[in-house]
Amino acid sequence: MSLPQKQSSETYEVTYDESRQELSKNGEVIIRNPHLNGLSSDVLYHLAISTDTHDLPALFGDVKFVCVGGTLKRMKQFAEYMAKELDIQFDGKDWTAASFRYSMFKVGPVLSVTHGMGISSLSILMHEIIKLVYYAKCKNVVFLRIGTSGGIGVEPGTVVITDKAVDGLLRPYYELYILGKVVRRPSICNKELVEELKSIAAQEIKDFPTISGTTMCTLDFYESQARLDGAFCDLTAQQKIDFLNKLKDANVVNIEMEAITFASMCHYTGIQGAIICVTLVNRLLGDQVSANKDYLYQLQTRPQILAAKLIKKRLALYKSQNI
Ligand code: R2B
Ligand code: URA
Repeated sequence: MSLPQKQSSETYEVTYDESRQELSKNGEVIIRNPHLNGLSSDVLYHLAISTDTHDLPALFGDVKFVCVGGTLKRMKQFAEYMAKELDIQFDGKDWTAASFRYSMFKVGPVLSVTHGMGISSLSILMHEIIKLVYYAKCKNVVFLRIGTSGGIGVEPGTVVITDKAVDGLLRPYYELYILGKVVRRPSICNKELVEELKSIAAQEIKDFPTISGTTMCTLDFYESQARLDGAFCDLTAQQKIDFLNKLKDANVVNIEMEAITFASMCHYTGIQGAIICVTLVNRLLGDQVSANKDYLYQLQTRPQILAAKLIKKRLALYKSQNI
C-alpha cells in the first residue's frame, strides 16, 4: 500500500495497488490492522461475540457467503429460503440476539445478517463481520448486499445489480472523517462478480426485470434523495425533477443508503462483494413508497432469488474444485 496522498490541507486519498483485491494464498481474508495482534481477545461488541467466548473457526469456519440486508424479517426469511434451496434444516438461531443490535442466522455456508439503515449502521456491522470471517479462517468468502432502493426511470420491482456506486455528489468514493481529515476510499464494485450475476440473471431469471447500472448512495432517505415529503423541505418540485433527470443522464438507475460503504469496505479488504437491490418506487413519478406491504415484501424476495442462484452455482463450482 502506498502512503495516503495529501490532496489538500484537509483531504487524504488512500490509494493502494491491485493486491488489495487479492485474498491470501489460501483464500482467507487479510486483515490489515497490526493492532489486532496485540489484543488478547477481540470483542465484536455489536454482535455480542468474542474470540474468547466463541470458537469462531469451529462455529463459522465453513462460511462462504455473507449476505446482508436491512431488516430482520427479510434476512430471517432469506435464511429460511436458503435452507430450502440447500436442503438444510434451519435452526432459527439468532447468533447475535444478545447484542439487541443486529441479527445473524447461519444456514450451512451462508450467513444472513441484518445491517440496519444507512452507512453508519452498515459500517459497524462490516468491521465486525469481516473480523469474524477472519478469525473463523473462512476461505474465499463472498459478500452480498440484498436490499431495497428507489428507482430512476425503471419499473418498480426491477432488480438492480450495482456496477458503480457513487455518493450524493456522484463521486465513486466513500468518505469518512479520521483524525480530523477527510479520508476518501474508492467504492469499486467487483467486476467478476457483477458479470457473473448479470449472466445468471440473463440466463435464469425470466419473471422480473434485472438490470445493472450506477447506484447512488445517500446519507438520508428524504432530502438527499430529493424527496419533497419529509418533515421539512427547501426544494421546489422543479429542482427535484431537474436533479433526478441529472441522475438519469449520469446512468444512475437506483438510490439507496449503503452502497458506497459496502463496495468500498469489500474492495479495501479484498473481499468479493456485490450489491443487488430491488426498486420499490419510480422516483421520476413520485416520492412515497405507497404500495401495500404484502406486495412490497414480495418484491424484496427478488434480490434473494438472484443471490440464491449465485450461491448455488458457486457452491457447485467449489465442490467440483474441492475448495
Ligand atoms: C434502502 O431502504 C432503506 C431506507 O428505506 C435503506 O436502508 C436503504 O438503503
Ligand atoms: N430505499 C431508499 O433508500 N430509497 C427509496 O426510495 C426506497 C428504498
